[in-house]
Amino acid sequence: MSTIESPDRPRVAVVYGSASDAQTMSKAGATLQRFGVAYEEAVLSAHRAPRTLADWVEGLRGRGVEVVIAGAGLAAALPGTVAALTTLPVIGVPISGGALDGMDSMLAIAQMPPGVAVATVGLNNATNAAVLAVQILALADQRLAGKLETYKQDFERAAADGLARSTASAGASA
Ligand code: C2R
Repeated sequence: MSTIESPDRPRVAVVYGSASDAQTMSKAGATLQRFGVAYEEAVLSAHRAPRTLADWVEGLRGRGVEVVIAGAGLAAALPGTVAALTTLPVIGVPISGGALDGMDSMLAIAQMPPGVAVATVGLNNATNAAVLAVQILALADQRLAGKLETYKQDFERAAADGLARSTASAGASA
């Protein structure tokens, strides 16, 4: 297991099955940082090191973690296994690659049996996993809820700016 500790008490844990997933999963960390949410990060595998994974999951609540983001490619057992071992909410990130280019991972993470829930985001979309994690935390955190409002308003503003620009350039070329 390799872990990267955040200086503050982590509210989110970001875990992925291999160091080869690190680049894709870095978008989760970048988004959590943007919201000022402390997180811990670990490379762990349900297939390759199941006992180490179980020990890590057991310690999550004690370390202050409230939401887990779990990313894996191929026959992705990791998010489902974490969900089986904890009652914390788990958000799964399917990762592309291999012979089926992520289709295997998407189905493995989304098609959980009833009673063991994993909220699955789109292929490689670690950004949305982090946004969803922040939304869960914001249910009981007004400061974060305010930051989410601003985040959404920024999209609205960018869309309006883009529309104004394209209208202006259409006017200039008419
Ligand atoms: P390597 O590059 O280490 O061979 O890993 C990883 O998430 C990675 O995308 C290839 C892929 O295997 C995935 N992996 C899993 C699990 N452990 C590793 N899906 C698991 O436990 O689910």
